[in-house]
Amino acid sequence: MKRILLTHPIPETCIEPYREEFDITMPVKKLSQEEILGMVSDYEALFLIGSQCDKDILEAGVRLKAVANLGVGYDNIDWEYATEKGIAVVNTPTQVTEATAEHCIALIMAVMRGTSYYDRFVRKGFWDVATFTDQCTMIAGSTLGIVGFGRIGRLVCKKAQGLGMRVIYHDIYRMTGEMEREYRVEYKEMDELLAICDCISLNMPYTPENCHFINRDSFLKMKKNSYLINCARGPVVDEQALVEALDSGYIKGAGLDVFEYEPHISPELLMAENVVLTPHIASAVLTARIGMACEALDGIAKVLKEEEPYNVINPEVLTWERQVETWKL
Ligand code: 8YV
Repeated sequence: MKRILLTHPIPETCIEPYREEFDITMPVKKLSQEEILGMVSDYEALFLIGSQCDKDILEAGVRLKAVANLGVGYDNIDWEYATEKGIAVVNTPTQVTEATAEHCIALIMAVMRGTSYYDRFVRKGFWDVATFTDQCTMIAGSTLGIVGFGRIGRLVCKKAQGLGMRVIYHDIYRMTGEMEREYRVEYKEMDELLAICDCISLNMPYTPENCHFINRDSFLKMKKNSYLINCARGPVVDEQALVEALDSGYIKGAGLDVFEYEPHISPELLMAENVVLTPHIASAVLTARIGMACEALDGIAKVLKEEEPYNVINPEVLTWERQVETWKL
């Protein structure tokens, strides 16, 4: 029987359908990186749940055929080395979308409408607010710029339009005119997007090329009093430059689910009134997490059975006759 190693417990209901076919090891608590390294040689598949998979683990995993990640982003995996070694890398592209897009909207609303700010205000015993204060910004009628127009970005777009926002987007791939009309969005080059948006939502994957994609220069180009939302990956933003932009009052606020050196967060952000912070939980809704676990396990099972899952990011390693499951995408 082929063996699958999980690096963290998941609900038994997700594993149950695979128990007859595979020998699954689920720890009672999250495995350390050293524990994974010590165990991986016995397994055909490794399911990472909040863990990393570097070269050492891929070297030690002499039987590995698949590495799966609980998440759409797979920057925690040395996927290039996995590809070199013929190991399939599987992710959860469909099941994170709704929860993550919803959290982007939650952060937009919380930061633009002062939800967290006023929550702290009330808890401190305050009540009276100046009748004419510009603490909050009206969401309806404002312009949202979405950077990265994949599944999550597109869903943020629809939800934001429902709130009355005008949406523009930037991506390394421009959509067809037909798609742009369908989504009622305009494509803008990055400089223009920075200059005209009241709020910018980052929804692109992390790659070495977009490290510090938003930097000091970007903040200078941003509209004064605008907001930045990051539910993508911390290093996409130069956190020190963000701190300075917030501190100087250059931008009005930020909603952040991810941080450059998470779990470490710049102390200035912890102290700032105009930021809303969450601990990388955009997809942390139980139904979404269960869906993600099932999506990852389904991908692993298919690779181990020599089928092609739709959620393999390096299909070139699959040596058997490929039958692409594109219908799910
Ligand atoms: C995390 C995510 O993977 O989907 C992603 O890329 O960032 C998240 O869903 C999740 O927190 C599990 O570690």
